[in-house]
Amino acid sequence: MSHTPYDESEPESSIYRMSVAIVNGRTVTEFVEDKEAFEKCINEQFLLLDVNGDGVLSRSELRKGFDGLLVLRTESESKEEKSSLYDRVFEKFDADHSGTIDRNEFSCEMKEIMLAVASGIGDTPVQVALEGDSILKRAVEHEMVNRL
Ligand SMILES: [Ca+2]
Repeated sequence: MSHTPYDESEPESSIYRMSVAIVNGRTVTEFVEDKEAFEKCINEQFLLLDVNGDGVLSRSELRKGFDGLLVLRTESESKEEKSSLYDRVFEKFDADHSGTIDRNEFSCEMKEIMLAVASGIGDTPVQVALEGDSILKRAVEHEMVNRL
């Protein structure tokens, strides 16, 4: 993946053409609070993740899609940390411990996760990699559309 150097003197609009964006917590919370946009995005993500189309997400389906789904890729994150994160996330999603995640569980948890991500980011702008069709990317696009 190539990181395009980001020159801080550039106008804000130029940030969004790159695969690396600058976001803060508000970027994410505003997206989550826009129910229609967020639910639409969540539904699309669910369909993408549900590879075998049985209407629920298995552990491996969640894990497979997880990279593109969220994700704040921090330089410091090791493979071990990621692996344990996947497990914790699955347990958290699977609220009724059925071993699978249904659409409702997915939607509820994604909302919580994105709000947690937002509060983790806080008010300080951070640089994040936007890959594939991640929710974070949607949040950035959402912000862009609403501010133009
Ligand atoms: Ca499935």
